This record gives sequence, structure tokens and C-alpha cells, in this order.
Amino acid sequence: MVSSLESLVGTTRNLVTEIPGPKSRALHERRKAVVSAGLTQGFPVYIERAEGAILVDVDGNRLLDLGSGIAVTTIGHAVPELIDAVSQQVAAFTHTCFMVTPYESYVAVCEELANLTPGSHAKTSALFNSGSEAVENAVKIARLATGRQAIVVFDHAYHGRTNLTLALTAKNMPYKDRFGPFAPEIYRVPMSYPYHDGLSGAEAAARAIKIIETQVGAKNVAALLIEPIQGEGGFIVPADGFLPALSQWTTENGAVFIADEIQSGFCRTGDWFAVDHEGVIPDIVATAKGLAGGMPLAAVTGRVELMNQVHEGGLGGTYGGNPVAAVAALATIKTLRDRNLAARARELEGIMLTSLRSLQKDVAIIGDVRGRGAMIAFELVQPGTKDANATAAKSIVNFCNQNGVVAIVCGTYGNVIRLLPPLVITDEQLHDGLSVIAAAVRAAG
Ligand code: PLZ
Repeated sequence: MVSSLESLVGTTRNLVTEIPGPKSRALHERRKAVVSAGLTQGFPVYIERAEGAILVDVDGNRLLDLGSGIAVTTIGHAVPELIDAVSQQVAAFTHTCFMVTPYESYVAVCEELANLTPGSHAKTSALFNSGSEAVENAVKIARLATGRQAIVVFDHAYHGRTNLTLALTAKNMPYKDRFGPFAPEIYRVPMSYPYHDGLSGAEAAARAIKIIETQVGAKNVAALLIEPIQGEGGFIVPADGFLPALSQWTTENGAVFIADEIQSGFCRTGDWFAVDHEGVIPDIVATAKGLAGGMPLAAVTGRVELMNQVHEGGLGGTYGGNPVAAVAALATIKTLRDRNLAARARELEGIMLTSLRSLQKDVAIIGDVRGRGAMIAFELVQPGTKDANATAAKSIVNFCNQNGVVAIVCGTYGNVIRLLPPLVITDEQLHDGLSVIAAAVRAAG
């Protein structure tokens, strides 16, 4: 079953029609009639099949995937272990609702999460469907466990699109605009953004802590919620020492440190979790995306003494930890481990940083190249300044798309291009993608 799928997809980028091709254009017309206009129209090629780092569209074009569906298909597309696990589970049973009649895979995922997330303390987990839902539940648990209300979040943060998580998300357009009112007791403080603020991690943490203590009050803080490397906000890597200092402050002040590892987790940054890089041990970790290889699954994992304060029935949801998604997570984690994909992420980091930094020397529009593992980005600026250049970002992504490369924009100012290749991408494929990016940047510069 598996091998017959593999033979249908080639390993190289190859365009056989204009982009988008005629079948994609026809589908796009159908879409316009029935799909809400509120959804972004990214790269309108309609996908029929995928394998590894290659997407095949309905016109037969082979595209190189440097987005992994926003950091989801970390183990690549059509991984045999995942196909087998999911197929067998679909045939066995698709749903019972874990709260009604449970099944083993849910428990096994929670065992993996307890082992893999940082710290050797006792942990329990609850499973959900989306990253937003995981973050919401992490906040609920932190408030219940501390008896406090205030949640501290950061500039450029992205935590989701539900009402509570929109309050936690920083950027107005397009996420929040006119969707309010938003939930109260959310406080935003400055992020460490080395390229723009020039502060050390300790200095940036002191700046944030001063605001928390004077404007919120340490004893009111239920949780500090942070993406260890910010995703949608622009792949902002805080200066060394920033996360440890904040983590220490929460410990000293009885607040919960929640790491939103939804985009950065599961080997994406070259460690199981981005906080591992500095040995930070969060009280609660929210995960999703790369956890289950494309099946919808999210988790909240935390210290048993926090998690288990919740009364029976206080957490749940019809589909959370669905058996098909749960076996997909087990197969994903096994694949990450067996193929040592964290190490592969670090190799990809080397290739991407070397290529982008040498490009940066030749052009005036790349202000910063940053990231870790296979979570790498470059920030586009007006030449000679650090002012955002969203126009360049748009034209670079457009050039990439026209040449069959999927790359995604991010950043509060829409001027950062992020590369999130599947960790199974080959060196040849990655060099090919980087050569298209280089051509795109030169054309834009
Ligand atoms: N926390 C750190 O990156 C999702 C958003 C795509 P959901 N990021 C992609 C879009 O435009 O909607 C994300 C994240 C971090 C939370 C979330 C939310 O996860 O699964 O999209 O709800």
C-alpha cells in the first residue's frame, strides 16, 4: 500500500503549466462562490498528493514545500509509518470520545508527552484539537491552580484565533480587527527582539519584569505565556538568558510559566522543544502542529500538582485526543526519534543560515537572518535602515510561488519570510529552494 504511493511522486521541483495552472484556476473559481472570503488566499494551487518535501498540484506541477503547512508536517508528507498507523486505526474505530469510553492511544500519547517535555517531574496531559484550544486550556488551568487572574503575554505574540487567544495574540490586522470585545486580565509586555532592541536577555527580562511588577502586580499573575521562539510574529529568537530569567521570576513569584511550543516544538528547532536550548523547564507546555504529522491534535502538559487540581469534568471536548489523531502522534514521535530528526533540523539550520547570510552580504534588503534548527527566517528592510519592507517580502514570496516554491510570510509588519521545511527534505531539495529564494531576493532588491 505504502510503496505504491511513493512511486507516484518525484523528488524534484518541476513545473508543467503556468502557476496556477488551469485546473487550480477552475477550483479557485468554485471556491469563490462557496468559501468565506475571510480566509486568506495564499498560494492558490490546489494540492492532490504529497510526499517528503514535494507537493503535487492538480495540474501535475511538483512544488517544493518550505512551509510544512505552517510547521505541521515536520516528518514530511506521506510517511509510511503514519499512513499505516492512521489507516489501521480508521479501520478499527474512528471515534468513541475519550470521556465516554477510553482507548489506549490517548494514554500512550500522554506517556510520550510526560517523557519528552522538559523536566523529570511528574506530569499529566489533556488532549485537544487545535493549538488555540490548547492555549485556552493552559490559561484555564493556570488560573484555577493559582487562584489568580492576570495573564502576561508579549509583543508580537501569536496564540490563536478564538476569542481568548485573540486577546493573547498581539497583532490587530488581520487577526483581531473588529472581532472584539476581548477577554480581560491580559497584560502585554515587551519581547526580547535583539535585532531591534539591542538588549541582552537579562536586560530585556528586567524591562519586562519591571512592567509586570509595576502595572500588574506580581501576586496577581496567574501565568506568563510565551512562545520560546515567536512564530507568526516574525521568528523572533529572544536573546540568551531572557527565557531563563522569566522562568526564574515566575518560580519566585508563584506564577505559572507556560511555553507555547505549538510552532517550535517536536524537533523543529533541533531539540524536542525550543526551551530545551537553554534548559528552561516550563510548568505547562502547549503543543499541537508537529505533534501529529497533520492530523489535528493538541496537548497541554504540565506539573501534576497544577494539572490535577482541576475538578473531574473540568477539561474535555468531543474530539480531543481522537484515536486517529492519537495514533498519528505516536507514529510521528516514533519517526522523529527513529530517524533522529532533531539532528537533521540542526543540519538544515547550517545549510539555511550559510546560504541566507551569504546572500545578505550581497543585497541591501535583508536586515537580519535568524532562527534555530529548521525554523529560519530573514527580515526585509528598506536599504540602509531597519524599517520594514513588506513590499519586498510580498514580491519574494510571489516569485517563489511562480517558481514552484512554497514559502510563507510572517512578522508584525509582514516583512519576514520564514522557512519551515519538513525535516526529511534532502540537501539537494533544500539547495534548490534556496537558489530560488536567492533569485527572488535579488529580483526584489
Ligand atoms: N500558538 C505559537 O503558531 C498557530 C496560525 C495560522 P491553531 N499558527 C498558525 C493562522 O493564520 O490561523 C499557532 C501558533 C502558536 C498557537 C497557534 C494556534 O494554533 O492550531 O491554529 O489553533
